[in-house]
Amino acid sequence: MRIDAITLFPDMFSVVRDAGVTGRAHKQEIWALHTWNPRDFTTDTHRTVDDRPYGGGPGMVMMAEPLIRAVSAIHDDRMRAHLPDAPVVLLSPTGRPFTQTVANRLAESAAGATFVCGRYEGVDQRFIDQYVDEQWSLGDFVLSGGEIAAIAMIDAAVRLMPGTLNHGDSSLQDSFQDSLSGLLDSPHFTRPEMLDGSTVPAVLTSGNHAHIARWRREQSLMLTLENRPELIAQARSKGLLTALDERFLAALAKN
Ligand code: 4FV
Repeated sequence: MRIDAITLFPDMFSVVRDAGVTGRAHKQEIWALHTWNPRDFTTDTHRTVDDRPYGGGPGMVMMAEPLIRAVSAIHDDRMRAHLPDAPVVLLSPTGRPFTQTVANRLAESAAGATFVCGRYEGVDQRFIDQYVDEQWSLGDFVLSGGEIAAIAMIDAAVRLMPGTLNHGDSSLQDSFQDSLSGLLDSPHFTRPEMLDGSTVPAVLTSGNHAHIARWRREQSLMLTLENRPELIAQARSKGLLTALDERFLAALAKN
């Protein structure tokens, strides 16, 4: 999978390109990153990429033309590599929420994505209207730039790609995955068995895999009910809760 990122700070992407399991996957060519700096697509001596907003107000706005030229250069580069065009994705707090479902979709897409990382107050709306296919948000907060959002989304997608995680790190046990009915993951424990007087739940050392699976499911249901109750309703509406789950939740509600 190929990812293109239009960014004023290409070095930031070393986090996902060179480190950890995503770095290993990049080295193994499971995915490829190409960064494009809008400053390289300016025509003035000051390599200007931003300007004051029409209508006044604080801050600056990213100019459309360097971004348009960068998108065009990416298109040409993909054509030369006989690769299909990828959706142009703007990272923005005004975008749709990025979720595990979107991460799975990106991980399965052959074309990948072209991420546009805004800075300043944002990007000229005419670039968005004419060149942006999707807008995604990392969350309901404002960052100083779209890079961290893009890096997070790339990480979430690449780790799902075959070969990135060892089998033992399977992503199937991850929070939000369908295999977990979209619920939150259960707690994890490892050696030592006794830590400052605190032990590991006995069921986890029982060797009884059916009991362990049930305990983990009940822990997921409790944690989800506590922190993200809307995910319980979502799982219920999708028919992903068993009668056993419902009985457990009903018992919880009574206490
Ligand atoms: C953001 C987010 C985000 C807004 C102004 C970049 C900044 C600056 N991107 N999810 N939340 N972007 O805050 O994706 O241009």
